[in-house]
Amino acid sequence: MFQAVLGAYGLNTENFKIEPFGSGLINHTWKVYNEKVAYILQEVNTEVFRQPQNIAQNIETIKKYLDQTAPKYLFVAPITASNGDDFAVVDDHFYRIFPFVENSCSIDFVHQPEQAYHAAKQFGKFTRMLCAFNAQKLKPTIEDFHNLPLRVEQFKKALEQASDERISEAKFAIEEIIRHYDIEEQYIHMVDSGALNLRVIHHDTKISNVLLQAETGVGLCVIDLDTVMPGYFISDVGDMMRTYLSEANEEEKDFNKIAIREDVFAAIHKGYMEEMDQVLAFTEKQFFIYSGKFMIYMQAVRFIADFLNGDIYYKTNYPEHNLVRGLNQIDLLNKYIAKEPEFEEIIKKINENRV
Ligand code: GN1
Ligand code: MG
Repeated sequence: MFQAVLGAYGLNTENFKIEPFGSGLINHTWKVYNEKVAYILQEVNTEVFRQPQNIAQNIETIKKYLDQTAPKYLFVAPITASNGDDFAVVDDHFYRIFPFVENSCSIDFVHQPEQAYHAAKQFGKFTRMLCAFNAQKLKPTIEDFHNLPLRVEQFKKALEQASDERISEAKFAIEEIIRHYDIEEQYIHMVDSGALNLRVIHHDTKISNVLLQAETGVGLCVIDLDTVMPGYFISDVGDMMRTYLSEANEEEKDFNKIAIREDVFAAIHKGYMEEMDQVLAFTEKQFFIYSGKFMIYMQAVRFIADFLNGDIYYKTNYPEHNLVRGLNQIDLLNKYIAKEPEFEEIIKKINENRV
């Protein structure tokens, strides 16, 4: 397979080392390198991304726009294959190759608030750079990806079809998801009220999707653009809350280690707002804190639905993996909700200092 894919780019496997790379749950990723040059090779999971051409098209449309409006902005687009496509299809599998950004690094955990600040700034900058671009020109790469009512609907369906064994194993998680249905109600009101604008949103803002300068740790650019599509800013801010606030991530089995760091919350706000303060409408800013609840809850719903469905979506390493991930997110959600008064206070102080 490697030779067929690299061959489409005029490259030869004999000249490269190839190693698995990263920790994504959906696509397969490798680093392809030698002393002179390095690439990232990725196979797109077409069970999840049913029309991978949409990804390639979106990235190309954005690239053209940014080349004209912000030529200095570092936008990591796939390399063009010998036949002119930005991807290669081998045995019905869909691959693309990215340049490996020199002197960059990525991290898997947020250890310090500065890291959250730099990441939030990069995700904010990405949406800001594209705020005058018509988001509707982009195709959804996954229909209804962050449509919470639909995710809840899928959970309900999974519950109807699940085995008694899985339902009883997941009893507490199911009760918790039902107890928090108000988060979905709030979403429906928010969307119906027209408070949020459709923007170009990344939709997967985990820390490993930002490249940092290797020596300084300063943010360089965002990567993993498969889920870049029209959406609401709460998806990006919310996923940062979900994945940066606690040092222990969704894989942690010891929930005592899940803890919300207020200084990281402040750093996300600072980094994102440095870029987006002038862009976001007043009505959108009202949902800054809600965004965390929205994303953490949706992720819990998705993990538990997948557990009830018999683990058909997320890669798992042990039988209860999705259940544990879901319970982890429920724990995080409850801790997040308990911190809301502190978050309000932090934002109030920032706004007071500004006037
Ligand atoms: C998936 O594959 P990865 O790690 O980039 C998922 C995200 C989830 C995340 C949870 C297309 O992302 O929505 O938040 O797992 N991506 C897709 O770890 O479903
Ligand atoms: Mg991703």
